[in-house]
Amino acid sequence: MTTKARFITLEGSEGAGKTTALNTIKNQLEQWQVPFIVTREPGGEVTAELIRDILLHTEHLEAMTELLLMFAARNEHVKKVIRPSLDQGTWVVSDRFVDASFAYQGFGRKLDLALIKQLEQLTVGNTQPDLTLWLDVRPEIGLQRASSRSEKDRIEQENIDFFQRIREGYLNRQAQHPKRIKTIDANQSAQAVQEQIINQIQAHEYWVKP
Ligand code: Z5A
Repeated sequence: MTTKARFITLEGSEGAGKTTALNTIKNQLEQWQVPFIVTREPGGEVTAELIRDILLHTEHLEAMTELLLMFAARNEHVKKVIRPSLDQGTWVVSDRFVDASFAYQGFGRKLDLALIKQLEQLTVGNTQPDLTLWLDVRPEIGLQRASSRSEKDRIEQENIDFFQRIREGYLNRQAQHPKRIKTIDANQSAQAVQEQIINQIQAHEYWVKP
């Protein structure tokens, strides 16, 4: 494999099936024999993981605090993990990235999109994903799947209107970045979702297949 290291992100709202999707991506990269790491947001780096704990388990956070903490964690993650990995030739697969801030904090919490854009420029710069797979699940299906989980974190406890807005946020991002963000119909069976993911990765125009 001689192509440069690529950055793949996975997005989707509650119960979209990102865990299974991550395994599918990992299998494909193993088959291609490319070096890669799997990481996540918020988190993916020591300090960012501490911030994740605050974000998910503090009883109440102001929406602006939530936004700033997401980007504080991302700044550590990008500068200490993502950028160095890509520079060394290691592919990066991240469970969520900056699109989640537009969807959750922008559309979900109704914070200013222009401000989020500014924070993105400050922290992410040109370390943008090459490919984003957005697992699009109808909120009622996703919430039903996720309801089987014993404990919900602070964000997961939001109502269906919030998750409808998240979906609108991702639709908006996809319309703005149609080449990068590919929609996966995640309402389907796990196997059908897996096939769509493999097809998208293999067909992706931004890299030469090994
Ligand atoms: N967040 C934010 O607000 N702003 C940001 O900038 C960032 C994040 C980066 C992170 O939580 C939270 O932070 C997240 C967004 C916010 N909050 N929410 N909601 P996380 O990382 O702990 O959790 P998550 O990202 O929401 O979800 P998850 O638990 O990792 O995965 P999932 O996609 O929701 O679901 P799953 O565990 O893969 O699957 C759920 C269940 O459905 C499971 O039992 C599966 O077996 C089943 N499943 C999966 N696919 C299928 C299909 N196709 N058919 C049937 N059943 C299925």
